[in-house]
Amino acid sequence: MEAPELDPSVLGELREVVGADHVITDDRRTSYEVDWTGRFLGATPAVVRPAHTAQVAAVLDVCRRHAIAVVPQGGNTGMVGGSVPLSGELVLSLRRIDRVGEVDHAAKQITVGAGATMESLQQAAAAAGLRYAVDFGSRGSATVGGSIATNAGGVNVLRYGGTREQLLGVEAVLGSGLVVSRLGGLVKDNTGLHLPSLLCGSEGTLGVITAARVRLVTAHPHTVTALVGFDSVAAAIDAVAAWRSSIDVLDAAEIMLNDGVLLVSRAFGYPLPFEEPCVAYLLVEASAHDDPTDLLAMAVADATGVLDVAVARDSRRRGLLWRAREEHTAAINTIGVPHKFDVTLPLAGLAEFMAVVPSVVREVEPAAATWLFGHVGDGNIHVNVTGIAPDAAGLDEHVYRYVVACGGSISAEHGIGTAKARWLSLNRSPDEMAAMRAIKHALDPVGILNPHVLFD
Ligand code: FAD
Ligand code: 2HG
Ligand code: ZN
Repeated sequence: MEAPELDPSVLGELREVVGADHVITDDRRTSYEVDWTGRFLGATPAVVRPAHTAQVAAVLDVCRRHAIAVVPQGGNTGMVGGSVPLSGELVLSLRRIDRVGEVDHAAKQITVGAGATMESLQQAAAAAGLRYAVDFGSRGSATVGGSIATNAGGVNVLRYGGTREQLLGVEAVLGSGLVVSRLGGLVKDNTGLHLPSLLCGSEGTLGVITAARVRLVTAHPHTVTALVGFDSVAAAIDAVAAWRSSIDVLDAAEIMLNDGVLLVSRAFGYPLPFEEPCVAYLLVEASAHDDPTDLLAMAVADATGVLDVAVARDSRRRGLLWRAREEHTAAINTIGVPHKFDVTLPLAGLAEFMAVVPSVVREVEPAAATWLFGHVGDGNIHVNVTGIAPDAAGLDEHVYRYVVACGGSISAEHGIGTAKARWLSLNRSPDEMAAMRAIKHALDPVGILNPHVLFD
């Protein structure tokens, strides 16, 4: 795709706002034009990199006056084609707005710039003896703003909820030009509509988030991680269902299958966890004031179908166990551009879904390979399919219809982006869609912000 040209006078206006160095029109645009998976490739006339909220407002003002569509971009790790300029939009990169504030110990809160990485937020919390509850594999590149825009989930939703549950306030420039800022951190504040909640998960369609106030949680002194091998997926899911009740300090419960673990091992030289392969693996983590190892051991002893167990308490060995799970995404990318289906199912139907979905895929794409893993404690399975063309949309519809027939959601945590926009109505009623469009129109009347995201 050829990048559309911007009128030189418009480029001049943008340079006036952010400085010539921060309006990129040369080859350096390339990395902003393609998504992490390589499936979504666009082109932009310019990447604009504001340094603070007032510059964001001024850039959007230029875009509104000239009706220029904008894609806000953080770390560009999104998985649904929402962060790249697929229709020639201008890219507004938030990465320069990366200030990480002081931890407020008394309130257990922090204010962070939207462009700060998740990792820098986590490190600031850890340095203060606290913890930011949201965590996921792309922490080194994904930004706080992007995580709020997508209401990112990750591995600790089971215990602490997703991004929305951590959010006390945001600062944002709405598509209309209004600047809303609520960073005071009041935990109780019933003064009308809660704009942070509305912006969270709006995927850059309503406003550009420039800062956020988030809650931090206790960093417990004891963390134990266990990899448990099972003889069937059903046994693993039964165990998770039991452990959700019996282990009240359970942070994470992730599922992997043997083919995925083998793929990670082959791709990155990762040693296989057990001498004998298992059908399914649960990676579970618990943290508490008192060492939860015995609690976890009792829970594992009570489970059926357990073939093998590895336990780690020091951070290096825990990290090794996590590697098998976190490297799934990168390992899959080594064998081709995947189609990703990030879905949630009711826990009761999860085992059957995991057994049946590969054949549902093969009905449309007989030669495709299906990879299953994810945040099983939340009913969230990542279905990745390789061996098909990036633009083969027939499979997507087929899988989503099956998910909805099983009572599930077509997006658990990655959002809708452009990839799923045409199927949003499978999960949302016409009245809900109309309400969402009305909100979009009210907050972004010219429709400059991510016009092809969420709404088809
Ligand atoms: P981007 O990809 O840049 O943007 C994502 C969306 O948000 C786009 O629609 C964009 O327009 C919008 N946006 C970005 N910044 C702003 C802003 N400041 N204001 C308004 N809109 C904005 N996601 C999970 O939920 N859980 C996981 O476990 C998880 N694991 C991952 C592991 C890997 C290896 C990778 C590559 C991705 C993973 N993701 C996961 C997906 C992704 O990292 C998250 O969605 C993340 O929150 C995106 O952040 P980002 O800064 O990269 O956003
Ligand atoms: C994860 O949980 C991410 O690892 C990415 O959400 C999922 O690659 C995927 O499909
Ligand atoms: Zn995930």
